[in-house]
Amino acid sequence: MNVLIVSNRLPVTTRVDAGGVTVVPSNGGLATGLRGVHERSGGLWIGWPGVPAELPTPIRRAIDQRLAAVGAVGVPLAAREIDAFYQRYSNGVLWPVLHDMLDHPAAEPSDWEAYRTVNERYADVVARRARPDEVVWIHDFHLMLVPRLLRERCPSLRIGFFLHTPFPSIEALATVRHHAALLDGLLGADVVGVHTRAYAARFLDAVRALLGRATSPSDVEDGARRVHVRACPMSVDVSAFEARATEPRVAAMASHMRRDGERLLLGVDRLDYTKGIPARLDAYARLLEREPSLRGRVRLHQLAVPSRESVPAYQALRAEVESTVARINARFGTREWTPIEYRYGCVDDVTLSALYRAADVMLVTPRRDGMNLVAKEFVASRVDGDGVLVLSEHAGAAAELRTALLVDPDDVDGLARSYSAALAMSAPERRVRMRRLRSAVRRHDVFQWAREFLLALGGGGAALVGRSAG
Ligand code: ADQ
Repeated sequence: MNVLIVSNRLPVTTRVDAGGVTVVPSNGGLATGLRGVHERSGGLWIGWPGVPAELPTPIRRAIDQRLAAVGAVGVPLAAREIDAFYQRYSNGVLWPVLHDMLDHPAAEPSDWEAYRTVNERYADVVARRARPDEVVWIHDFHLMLVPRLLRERCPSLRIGFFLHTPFPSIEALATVRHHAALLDGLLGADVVGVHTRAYAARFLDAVRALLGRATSPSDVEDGARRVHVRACPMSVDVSAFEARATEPRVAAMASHMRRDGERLLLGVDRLDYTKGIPARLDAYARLLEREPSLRGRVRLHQLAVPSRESVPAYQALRAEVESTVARINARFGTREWTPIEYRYGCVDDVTLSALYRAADVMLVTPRRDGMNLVAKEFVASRVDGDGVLVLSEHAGAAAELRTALLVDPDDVDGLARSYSAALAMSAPERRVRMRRLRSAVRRHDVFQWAREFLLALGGGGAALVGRSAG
């Protein structure tokens, strides 16, 4: 059975420069988890190629050809649509609401129009390309209207939708003027997937309260149809992280990072206001204030991946994080010791694995997070069975990773106490907790996630999703 995948971004990233057009594989959980499904099923992957449509015709043709060679189809978006649909409506309005953050900008009617128009274009492209025997798997909050729009165009198609963010409270969702259209859009799918049972319950509550639809514990009525709502926690390619963690060059790099016996706290995030970075840094300062004996003996390494750099809220966050780092380093640093090592940018896979191996304590403290794959990557990388995970109770991952040190990400005092407890934890306790974390992560890797969702959708998951952590 073919699976046609639809997402805002494609599994390859397009580059246009003086040398012509090239496509390179995209990183990240979505591309990794679905690449195998895409290759095995022989279906297409439909999404935005990542460059504006206003390019000379020969370049547009070259992009289409490169994409076709890897089984992808581009949905063209004009520069003003990228601003209105992607930057302002999806990232500016929907993203904070889905994370229960109420101080989002009000949507301009023209931005909502752009969101609808682009969702219609996706539905048109998918309707033209989908074959009757295929299942269609649509991803994430940029495309919430597509299931219904596609259902109108192809009534008998099997359609699945997976939301990678949290599902918000009714109060937060109701602040969006078009919440009813968004919910109804999702109900065009046969299966709606979310990361946790709590999000599934919230989705069903919202459908009842805001649309007045009848629901059962895992289904919604939609006319004569029933929409199945399912919790499928996404994960990472556990065996790939384990294999990389055991490479000699990773071990060598990790021991170099643990210079002079310093204890290492680590943060790895997209630079996003949902990730709780400012409070995490403040808590580190609180720790150094309370426990002067730690000064010179611990270090916080914070990696921040550039994200949505043209959105004002992200520019403000970057300034806040960088001034906080400078303030803490000026206050506690000495000529021999810098308390926070901050890096703004991406690192390669080997460096990331080495950091995960080198860390004594991994700090994953988002204010809200659909799942958080960094927490699972860290655990998958700890083939040595050591290391402590400090994890926000508001990350989807907390539902599975119960033996992490669970924290309230907004409570600076509580965070500082958890850092202290993590640093003081005995080796036997660290090992018992890590063993349980590792067995949770190994039980359910990213291939299992895809398999489960496709089985629910009737897309023959077992045959399509080849690898597993074993
Ligand atoms: P994201 O918000 O992007 O994803 P997350 O799940 O943490 O968040 O994944 C981030 C990815 O970026 C990880 O794979 C990580 O390794 C990588 N990364 C982070 N910093 C890096 C750096 N400096 N260099 C290189 N790589 C880096 C959304 C939701 C999440 C959900 C995922 C998947 O917001 O909640 O877990 O989708 O559903």
